[in-house]
Amino acid sequence: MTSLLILNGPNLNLLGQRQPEVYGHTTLAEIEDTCRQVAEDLGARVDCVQSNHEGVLIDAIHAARGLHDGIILNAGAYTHTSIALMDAISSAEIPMIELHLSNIHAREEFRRKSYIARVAVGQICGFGPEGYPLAMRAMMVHLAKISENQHDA
Ligand code: CA2
Repeated sequence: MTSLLILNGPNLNLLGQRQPEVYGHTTLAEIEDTCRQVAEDLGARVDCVQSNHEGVLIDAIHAARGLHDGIILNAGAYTHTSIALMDAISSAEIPMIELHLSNIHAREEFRRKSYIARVAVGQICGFGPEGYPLAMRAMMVHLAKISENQHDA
């Protein structure tokens, strides 16, 4: 069974509790419940992890090797700063979709730079919590394509 890791970075544990005008009213627990429901609909497994610590996120990416087929990563502000997270993704060799609740390209200039975009299959941003199910479905399509190509080769 296809297994997905939903990995959320710093401050995303505060979703729905602070600054609802920026990040909305939905909590991370609600987003994770939706992801579990969507996984069931897709016939996939899902694990959800959130951490405020860069090293913990890196450890989770390392541990995903052999366990998960795809990663949905909202790296929060580490998106714009972390070469270490980018290196972890490329060393894990697991397809990753970069996800953001907000449209990072329509915000401050510093949010337009993403280190992890270089190693992402693609990026989904600006759709709020709906982005998670979109990313999960996009990952399933991507993984199916990879497996088709492997069978054809
Ligand atoms: O739009 C996104 O998903 C971001 O990854 C969110 C990050 C931000 O640094 C990125 O540029 C874009 C920030 C997450 C902070 O989440 C909070 C939630 C509630 C209250 C305060 C912060």
